[in-house]
Amino acid sequence: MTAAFQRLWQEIATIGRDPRGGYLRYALSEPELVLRDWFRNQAARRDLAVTEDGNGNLFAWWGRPWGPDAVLTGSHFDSVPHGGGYDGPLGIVSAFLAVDALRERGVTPGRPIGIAAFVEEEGGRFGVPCLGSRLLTGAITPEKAAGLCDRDGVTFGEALGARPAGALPGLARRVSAVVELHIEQGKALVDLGAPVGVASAIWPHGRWRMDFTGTGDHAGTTRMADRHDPMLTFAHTVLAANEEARAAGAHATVARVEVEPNATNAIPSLVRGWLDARAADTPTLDRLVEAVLKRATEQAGRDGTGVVVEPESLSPEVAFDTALAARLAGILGGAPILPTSAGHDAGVLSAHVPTAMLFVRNPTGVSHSPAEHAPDEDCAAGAESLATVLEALT
Ligand code: HGY
Ligand code: MN
Ligand code: MN
Ligand code: MN
Repeated sequence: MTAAFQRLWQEIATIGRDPRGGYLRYALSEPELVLRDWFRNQAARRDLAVTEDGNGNLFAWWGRPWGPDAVLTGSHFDSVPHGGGYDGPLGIVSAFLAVDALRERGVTPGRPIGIAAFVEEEGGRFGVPCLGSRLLTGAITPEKAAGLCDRDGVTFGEALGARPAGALPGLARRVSAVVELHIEQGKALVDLGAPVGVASAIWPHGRWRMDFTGTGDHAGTTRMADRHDPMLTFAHTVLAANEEARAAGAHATVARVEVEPNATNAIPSLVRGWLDARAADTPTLDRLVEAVLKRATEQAGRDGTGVVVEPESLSPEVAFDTALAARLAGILGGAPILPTSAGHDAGVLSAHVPTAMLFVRNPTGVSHSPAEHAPDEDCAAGAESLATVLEALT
């Protein structure tokens, strides 16, 4: 399987690679469209029927599309800017390899197997993560999704070339189980000495857009005492988020900022920053965000600036089907069962269908970075494990 993995992996390794490092595979951008063609080609090579759901999600079917009782696997192609190559694509490549492995084992599944390529899982282009799986499950309306804009002002509807189709009726009848394979975004499997693990839960998390407003003015002539500088309030808020997260044993990050007018010699009139906050449970997350908002507002009072915070996307706590997780861990020879604080399409689908995730060991734990990597042998073990799980579920 290692050689088979290497062959398939090589086919996509250069698609969307960015000379400044990592991959630039925004949803429905040129590189991702090339990956989608590669997906169709892989499906054709295996006589798998390809369907699209009108939301930007792509599916390859071994057996009758959409079941009933299909088992859905796969993941996403899109990346964060300059992200690694495994987050997403590993789940799709492994699914094609798992189909090959089942055929080599002489297995004919008793249920249809679907391989999904979900659109905009990272939310890197249109701002809402898991956009494709949220549309498929009705977690976001076609109207709201269609109006989401990228940095160039292109809407999701324009990029898709149509109004999104929205929720697929009868999903729970059509799909009996979902299994998404993903590189682990952490080092738990390294510490446990296991190449593959099974997910138990996804932390609740969300994204909040914070607009800090002040008085734009000349950087050289405005006295310090006369300033109402939103960058100052923003900076305090970033530090507050870090302190509050550490105190709560949670995670908070501000990694995306837009400044107006964004000129070296002009005090900003607006600083827009996005808060990514996550915690092991919902009350802790709520308290964290509340504490950050409180400190931002207090600081704005001191700076004579304004702050408005809007939730942009919320991903509720996910507790995967424990019986299914235990069953898969057993099938995989006692694979560890572990939580994650990374969001996934499987998390969205788990609200509608019994869902599981398989994690592949990541030696450094690093993800959303060009340094993300998993050894070929572990990736091969992941694909073999996915085949075994699909065999058991179908
Ligand atoms: O941000 C996340 O948790 C995921 O990688 N989309
Ligand atoms: Mn991912
Ligand atoms: Mn990711
Ligand atoms: Mn001047």
